[in-house]
Amino acid sequence: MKVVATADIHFGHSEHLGKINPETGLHTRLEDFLRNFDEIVKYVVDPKNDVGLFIIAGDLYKTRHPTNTQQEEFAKRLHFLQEKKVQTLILVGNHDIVVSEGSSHTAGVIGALADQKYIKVIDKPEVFQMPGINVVLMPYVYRQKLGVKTNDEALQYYHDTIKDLQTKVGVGPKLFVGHQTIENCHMPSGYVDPEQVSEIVVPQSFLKGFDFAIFGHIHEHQVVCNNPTVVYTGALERIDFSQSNKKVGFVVYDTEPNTFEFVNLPATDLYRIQIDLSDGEGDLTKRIVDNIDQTRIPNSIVKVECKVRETDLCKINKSTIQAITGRAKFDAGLVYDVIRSHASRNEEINESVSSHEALKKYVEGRKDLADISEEIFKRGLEIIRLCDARRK
Ligand SMILES: [Mn+2]
Repeated sequence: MKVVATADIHFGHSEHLGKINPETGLHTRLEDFLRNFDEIVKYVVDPKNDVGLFIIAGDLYKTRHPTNTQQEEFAKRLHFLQEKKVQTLILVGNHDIVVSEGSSHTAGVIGALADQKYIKVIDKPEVFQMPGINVVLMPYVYRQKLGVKTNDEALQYYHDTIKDLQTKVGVGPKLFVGHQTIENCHMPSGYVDPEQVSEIVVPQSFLKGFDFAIFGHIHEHQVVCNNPTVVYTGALERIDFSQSNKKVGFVVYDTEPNTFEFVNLPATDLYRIQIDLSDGEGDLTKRIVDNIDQTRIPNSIVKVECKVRETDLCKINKSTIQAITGRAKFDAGLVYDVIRSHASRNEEINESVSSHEALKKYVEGRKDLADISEEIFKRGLEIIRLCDARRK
């Protein structure tokens, strides 16, 4: 049996990198995410792919209070899956839970309206069984929800719950689905140490006895370990510039012969140009322009970042750059990392030295004026003489 899995679909994410499309009324970033979701749906309903089960392993929206538009677009697609009689499981992730609202979550409305025969929202640990597969599902678990004092106690609960559910599993392939940080997974840059946010970290050993495990939560697709194979599906779309080179896609797990395939999705080109202009040499505007691959512009979300001296800022012709980046799907701007020059004081020039000595040290210190140092010294002496004459 083939199982298609995605996670971290996060409708509404990274809206600062787009705008409302006047033709559709939808935000361009929501359109990017929906385009990828539609690709998965297309794959799932295609009879030649022979998919028996579709799983969304948590984190449906960017926020816990999704907009009507985001909910409506998602609901339309779920309705289509239901009409096509696709067995679908939606697991509740951390971004779906509103801690202050008890047991409610962003998938609640879907769960209440959908035909349970086809679309099931999983907000409690449970076993799902259908011919050809057993699935143990664990929604996002956190200490506060369980009302326990330490993460160790929460982990004990996680462990005991899995063990208990495993006893209820029948014969046939055993799949685990969760939404959590797993021990020794790769944390992409920008992730906070789970200890700092007091998150539980699931030991790999908890997953012994399963044939395969699929997780949501970490946005980068990866195989965390083998025996059993544990994978993160990764997010539905690229979310920020740090993911510029990362592939996005979905997982197709085949129970027979217990292998998986990662199917790529058409990720948006998040194109960041970074240039160091701190040497101040040459035509700075031209150097920026030469660094832009203009063939990538029309289909990308673009951002130009330059490191530049404060005194060189006026040499960059912004409108020339913006005429190019303005042709992108979205122009995320020209950003400067400004190097401010500090007139560093010569420590040897102080009240204890004579004006004559101070001038000498100053001229010696100005390496940039070495070719006219004698002339400066001569004229400086004249000024000092004039001042001395006045004082007398
Ligand atoms: Mn997420």
